[in-house]
Amino acid sequence: MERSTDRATLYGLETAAREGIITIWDRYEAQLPQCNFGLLGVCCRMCLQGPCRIDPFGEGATKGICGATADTIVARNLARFIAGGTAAHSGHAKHLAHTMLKMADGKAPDYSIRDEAKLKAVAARVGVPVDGRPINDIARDVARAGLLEFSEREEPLAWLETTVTPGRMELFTKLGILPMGIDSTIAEVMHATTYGVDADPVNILLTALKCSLSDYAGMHLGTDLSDALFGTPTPRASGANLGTLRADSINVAVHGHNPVLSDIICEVAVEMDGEAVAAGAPGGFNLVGVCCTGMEVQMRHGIPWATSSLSQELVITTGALEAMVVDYQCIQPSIADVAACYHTRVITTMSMAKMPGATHIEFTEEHAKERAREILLLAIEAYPKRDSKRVDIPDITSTAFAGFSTEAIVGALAKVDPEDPLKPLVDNIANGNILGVCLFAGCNDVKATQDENFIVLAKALAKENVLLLATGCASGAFGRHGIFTQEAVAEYAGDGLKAVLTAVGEANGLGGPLPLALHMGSCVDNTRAADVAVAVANYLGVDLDKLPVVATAPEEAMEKAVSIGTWAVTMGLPTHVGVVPPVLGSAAVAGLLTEGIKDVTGGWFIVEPDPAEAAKQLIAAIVERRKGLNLPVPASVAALD
Ligand code: NFS
Ligand code: SF4
Repeated sequence: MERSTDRATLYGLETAAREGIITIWDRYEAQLPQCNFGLLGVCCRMCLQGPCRIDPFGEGATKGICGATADTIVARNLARFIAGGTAAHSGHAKHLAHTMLKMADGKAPDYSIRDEAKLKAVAARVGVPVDGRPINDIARDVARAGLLEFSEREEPLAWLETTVTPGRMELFTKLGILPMGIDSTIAEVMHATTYGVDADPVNILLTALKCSLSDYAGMHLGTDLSDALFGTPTPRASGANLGTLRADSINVAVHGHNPVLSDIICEVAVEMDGEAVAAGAPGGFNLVGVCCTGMEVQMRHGIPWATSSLSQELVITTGALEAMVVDYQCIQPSIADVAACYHTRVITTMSMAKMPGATHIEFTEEHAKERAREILLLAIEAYPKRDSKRVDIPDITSTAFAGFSTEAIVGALAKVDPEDPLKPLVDNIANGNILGVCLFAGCNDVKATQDENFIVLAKALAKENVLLLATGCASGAFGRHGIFTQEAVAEYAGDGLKAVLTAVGEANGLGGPLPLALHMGSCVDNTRAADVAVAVANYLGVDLDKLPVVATAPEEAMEKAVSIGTWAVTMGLPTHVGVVPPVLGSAAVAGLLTEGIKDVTGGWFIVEPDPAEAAKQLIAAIVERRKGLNLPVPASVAALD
């Protein structure tokens, strides 16, 4: 199997091989063959009498020591995966709520509300009084309302209830999966899946769906608070890929997820640029983003994005990186080993995420700029130790348009129809110029050729006039393969999609179309896409499970991607995954997720590693939805069946 379709990654891998550096791909190969019990999800380690494993062929053990079946074990393992993803996303959101609270109380002087309109809109939505109040008072109450989402309450989560369709709320109530607290739902999954509690796979899956709704609410909260604190993104051009590192600059990568750190680093790097020049780097500081925090600063500041989670080690093997500053999530512990072979400093910043071999500078909101300054001084200090003979930056960069928040998309549509912004979108879906909408999300996974599934799928769907939205590592793949450009529209879009993107782009003074796909932000920002779908559903007066909207995580890897995929299905969307999740050890669970659930939420999982085949299935799902709404199906698409 090829390791990547990205030229810069392949270049970096050659450098790594020459330098004798072990990467994630080498470690993956060293793990092969991986344990089939684990791959099938039939290994249980939930008590000390185990580990137990079930023989999927029915020849060895058919039950664990306690009597748990493969169905129970697979369902329990999946539920805990989803709880892990939910804890990560909502922990990120909780962190933002604390930041906002400290800011409102005057304890975090380096933060402010940069988007008052967004804060007020969120406040009004969740029932915090707005009129005539000082902005910090509103912020304090919104932050407190956010924190209240975590513990157990008597009413449903505000960040769920006020952001989905009325039909979904009715359905969640009917199914008994309405979460009453984010942390309490995570705890509920842990309780239900511990020794001797829930053995009914269907019931376990329902608890897991409930948890995924907490994940959704937590993510929505995270995006709302980030926008209020750091600004709601607006469209802007930036660069993508490893070629955005500069030999003449002090290169600092911000890596991880939360803009609480990276946004301040951006600000302080500008203030300290003269010091970087004085240290001998004519280009001053050059900040680049890695993973989702890279997306946060790309969306808001146009900071170039260097690479995604999978290829993070290769930022260091350019030999030109002075510091990799990390917060949490998707950070490989191996980066400290790779950095040890260079002059690069790895700097951890969060008390919950330390790493042997790294320097820890605790980042506190009370002293944000001061800490950012200390961090950047370490980068300046590292710069003279750079070995110029080992600098090997691939000269590979693409242009990437980013910044398409929900507000930005609605704003762009309003240039076409100021009275009724959603009308141009809905009309074009109705007339078939846009066949449907697909959200691309999730990771790169070492088990898939990097970016291949993303790009094959995107081209196949664009050709059939599917509007493409992207977040997280999907945005990474699209960015480095030139999908976020106007040129890609000419090359890959079907005629209907091309016409719509061009009309909207020209109405917005772009002198051409919008980019082929709309970069909506980091992984936590996936609810921005849900907001667009909910707005369209409410506009049409139908529920989400009727819309020709689908989602895909074609190279998913992390627990977070599984929890997102699960809420997408719970919201009623057909959702593709390209890496087979560990559920095949239970035909019952696999069947529920790919078929049975359709009758419950209207959504379902499509598990298909071949991207060309996955494209067909996603288009078929869109066509089925169009027929359900009595919308025309173009003959060319009908012929694909
Ligand atoms: Ni989301 Fe995937 Fe990580 Fe971001 Fe990338 S690996 S689960 S996309 S960086 S969180
Ligand atoms: Fe084995 Fe049951 Fe313990 Fe799991 S919970 S390890 S199946 S005895």
